[in-house]
Amino acid sequence: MNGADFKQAIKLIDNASSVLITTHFRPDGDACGCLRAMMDGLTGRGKRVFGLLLSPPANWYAAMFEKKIPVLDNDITQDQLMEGYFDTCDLIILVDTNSRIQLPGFSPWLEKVRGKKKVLVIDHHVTGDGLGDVELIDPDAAAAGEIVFDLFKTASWPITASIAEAIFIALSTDTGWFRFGNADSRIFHTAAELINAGARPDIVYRRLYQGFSPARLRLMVRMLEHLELFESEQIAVQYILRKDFDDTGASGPDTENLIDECQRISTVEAAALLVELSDGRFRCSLRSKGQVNVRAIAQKYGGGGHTLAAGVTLDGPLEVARQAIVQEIAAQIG
Ligand SMILES: [Mn+2]
Repeated sequence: MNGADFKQAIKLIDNASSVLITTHFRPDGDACGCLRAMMDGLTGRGKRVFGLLLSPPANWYAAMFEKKIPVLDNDITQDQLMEGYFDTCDLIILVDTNSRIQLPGFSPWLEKVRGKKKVLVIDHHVTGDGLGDVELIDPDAAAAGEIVFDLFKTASWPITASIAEAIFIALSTDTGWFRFGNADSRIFHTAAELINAGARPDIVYRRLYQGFSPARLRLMVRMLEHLELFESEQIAVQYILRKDFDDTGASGPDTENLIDECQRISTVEAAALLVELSDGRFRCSLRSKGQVNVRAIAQKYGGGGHTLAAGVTLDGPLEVARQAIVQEIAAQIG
């Protein structure tokens, strides 16, 4: 990615009058932060802007948006999408992803309008399907929010307090509140600029990290009760079953970041959290403190992500999925 890419991206946006912005399913803070920043920024440029989410966001992310962002399958059906619900849009922007598998229900339409509408990708993942006519891809960026920030700076678009907060949410969540190995000097520089522009870390922290419902805390307790350690306590594996959701009253998005809890154990090098899906498969989140490349493991089973944080969906039963993951991690620890 270079300056010419930014120029092309700005040209695409300048030439568009109506823009649809979306992001990967299971939207996280980076996804939602980039979505809000781009929606605000482009509205400020006089564009008609539509946001779309591909699965329901967690409550604490939903609360980031003044107006509810429609969710595919809930508010807009896939049929409506295919039949032209967003056909007035002349530009599609994908943030924090460039992969078809991350765009369930949306990628068939994207394929259908290919060539007819321009697509801009803003992403920081190494792997991608080349979905954009113009792609701002920076694998060195700790969050896609960094690239959104660079875009605003390059274009000289004003960074309002609201936009600064949205990008701050993107940066802070993808770095685990600036704790992970991807929290480099660049991100602290950007964070400082965002604070100068009006972002309030204390307010963001309270909203994102002190906003648990009692049900979510009870779900976390269940997960911790299921903690098992392998390979001299270097590998932590936890699971959450459908029953745990039923018993606690928690829901799918409540699992976000819960995997990070077991990383507090000093010996733990890598962690996995298996969450049972309604179809009996398991959504497996993987984290590493540096020694283990969890993206390589996720990719082997059809998933993806970053070297220190990745995800993959595995077939059940639980015991088989768990054993496979423990073996993969153990092989890397050696
Ligand atoms: Mn991201």
